[in-house]
Amino acid sequence: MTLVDLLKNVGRQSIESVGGDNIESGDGPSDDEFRESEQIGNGHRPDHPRGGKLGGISDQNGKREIMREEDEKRWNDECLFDCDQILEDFAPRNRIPFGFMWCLYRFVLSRIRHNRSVPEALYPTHEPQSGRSAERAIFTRHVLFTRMASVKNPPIEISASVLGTMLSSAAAEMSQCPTETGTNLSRHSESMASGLETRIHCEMTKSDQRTASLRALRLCLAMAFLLASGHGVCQTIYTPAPENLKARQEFQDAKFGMFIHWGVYSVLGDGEWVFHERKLTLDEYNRLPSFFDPEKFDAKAWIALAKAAGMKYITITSRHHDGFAMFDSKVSDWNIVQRTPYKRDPLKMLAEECHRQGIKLFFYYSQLDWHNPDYYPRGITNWDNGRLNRGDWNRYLDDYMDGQLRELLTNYGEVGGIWFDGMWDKPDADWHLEKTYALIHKLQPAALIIPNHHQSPKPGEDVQTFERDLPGQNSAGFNTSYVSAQLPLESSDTINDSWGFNIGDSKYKSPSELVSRLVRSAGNNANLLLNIGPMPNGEIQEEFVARLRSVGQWLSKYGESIYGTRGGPLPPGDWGVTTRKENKIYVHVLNWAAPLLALPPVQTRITRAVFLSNGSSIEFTQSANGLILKVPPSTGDEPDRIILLTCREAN
Ligand code: JFZ
Repeated sequence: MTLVDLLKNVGRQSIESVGGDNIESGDGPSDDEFRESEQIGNGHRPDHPRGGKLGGISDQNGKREIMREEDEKRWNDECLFDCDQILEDFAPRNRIPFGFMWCLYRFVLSRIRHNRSVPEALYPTHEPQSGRSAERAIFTRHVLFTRMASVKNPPIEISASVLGTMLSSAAAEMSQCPTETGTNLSRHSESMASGLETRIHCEMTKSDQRTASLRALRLCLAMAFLLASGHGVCQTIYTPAPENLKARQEFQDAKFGMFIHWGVYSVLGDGEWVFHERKLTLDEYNRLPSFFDPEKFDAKAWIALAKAAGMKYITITSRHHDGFAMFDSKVSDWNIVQRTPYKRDPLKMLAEECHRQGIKLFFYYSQLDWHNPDYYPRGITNWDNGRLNRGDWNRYLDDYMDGQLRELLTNYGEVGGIWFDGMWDKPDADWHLEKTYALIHKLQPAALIIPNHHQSPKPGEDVQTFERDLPGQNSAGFNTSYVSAQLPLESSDTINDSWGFNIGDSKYKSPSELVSRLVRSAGNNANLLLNIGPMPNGEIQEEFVARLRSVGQWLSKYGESIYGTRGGPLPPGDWGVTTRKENKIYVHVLNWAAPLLALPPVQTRITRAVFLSNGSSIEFTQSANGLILKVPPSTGDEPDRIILLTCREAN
C-alpha cells in the first residue's frame, strides 16, 4: 500500500467517523478560519534562530490561496531549518505547536493544489545540497505530517493500525536509503507503531484548544474531502499502463545506453552551450545551420557501434537548448530539413536503423529554448540575444513544444521514451507537465518519460535520471539526493568532459574507468547512459570508437553480471558493488588490494563461489556475521574481478 492509499483511507475513516456534513469545500480555510489560524499560528511561532519569527508561511495578500508557487521555494529554503529546529525543540517533549502544524498542513495542501501527489507534496522541491539534511527534511515532514494527522484533541481519531502502517510505509521508503536517517526513521516508526500511546498534545490554552479543535476538525475534513473525493489529487495519481510497466522492466534490464549530443552547435566544436557561452545573438547563431552538412553521417554505422559497445538503447538530442530541431518538424522552420544544406532527417534514418537492429530509441528534448521568443518570461540562462521582450508562454508549451513532441511520437515508429531537459532553467514555472506527459502516454503508452529536472520524481514520470552521478550521491552538486525506490534509475556520463563535440577536450576516461562506471551504476541499481558528441561531418571520433569497442569487448565476456540484473543485495562500497539475478549474486571487486574481502551477511545460503573469468572455485566463509571471500590476486589490467555466488534461493 502506498502512502497515498493510506492517506486516502485516513480520509475515508475520518468522514465516516464524524459524518460529512461539516465539509465546507476542498478549497481550504474560510476567511475567518484563515484569520484565526494566523493568530494561532503567530501566537505559537517560535523565534527563528536567525532572528524574527518562523517565516515563509503567512499569506501577505490576505488571499485565501494558501501558498503561491513563488513562495514555495522560500518556504523550502527557510523552513527546512525551522522544521529541524522545531523537532529538536519540541519532539523530545512530544509537543508540537499547533500553529506550526497548521502551517504545515497549509503547505502540504498548497502543494497538492499545485498538482503534486501527497507523498510528493511532502518532499522538498528545492533540496539543500547536503544529502543528510535533505533526508532529514523529508523525514521531518513525514513525521510532522503523521503527527498532525494524529492530533488527539480534535475528535478525529486515526486508528492505531493505520497510523502504524503509515509510519512503517514511510520508514520503508526511507530505509531504501542506506543511511543513518533511514535507520532512525525505522526505529522511530517502530516505537510509534507499537506503543501509540505516544499521542501529540498541543500546548494551548483552553480557549485556544476549543478553536483549534474546531479548526483541526474542519481541516481534517477538508483534507479528508480532498483525498477521498480525489479533488485536486485524482488527476495527479498516475497509473502507468501495463505496457509502460513492461517497458520499465526492459529498460532496467538493458543497463547500458548511448547518449548522443549532436546539433548545429557541433560545427563550432565547442560544446552544445556555445550559443550561450559566447553570448551570440540570434542573427549570428542563425548563420550556423548553413554550415551543417554531415555528408559522412551513417545511421547504420552509428547503431552498429552502439551494438558493438554492448549498448541496448540510444538517447539522441532531437533538439537541444538552441531549439534547433534535428528532425523534420512542421511546427517551425528552425530545423535541419529546412535550414541546412543537408536537408534530410537523420532521426528518421536512425529510427529505421534502430528498429532494424533491435535498439531502443529515446529522444532527448530540451524544454528550455534560447531561440523561440515565446519562451517567455525567460529563465536563469537568459541573455540579450536580440529576441523580443515579450512572448506567449502557453503558446510555446501547448503549440510549439507539444506540437513537436506529437511529431516525434507519431512519425518515428516505436519510441522508447522522451528524455526531458531544461526545466531547471525556470524551476518555478508552470510547465503544463500534466498535459505534456498525458499527451506522450496517450500517443505511446509504453514510452518512458525521463526528466532531467534534478528534483524528486513527479507524477507521470517513469524513470529517475542522475546527471554525471550515481543515484543519491550528488557529487555533481545539482542532483537530488532522494532516490526513488519504485522507478528505474539511470546515471548519465561523458567519455571526455563534454556532451556536444568539443575539439579542445581530450580528457578521455580510460576503458577501465568506463567499465568501472558501468559496473558501479549497475551495482547502484541504475543504467549508465554514456555520451558521445559526433563531429559535424557525421563521423564519430576515433577516441570514442576505440573506448566504446573495448567496453563492448568486456561486456561480451562479463555481460551476464550486468544485463538483466538489479543492484545489491549488498550495499555498494568503495571496494566495489554487487548485482543480482535469480539465485545468483555477482560480487564486483573494483578497488580492493587485500587477499580477503569481508562483506555484510547475505540472507540466503551460498552454495558455490567461482571466479567468473575462468570458473575456478573461490574459497569463502559464510556466517551470521558476514561473508568472507578469498579474492584472486589482481593482474593489474582488469577493471573488475567478478565472483559469482550461487545461492540456494533468489535474493
Ligand atoms: C544538461 C544540459 O544543459 C547539457 O547541455 C547536457 O545536455 C546535459 C545532459 O544536461 O546539463 C545540465 C543542466 C543543468 C545543470 C547542470 C547541467 N544545472 O542546473 O546545474
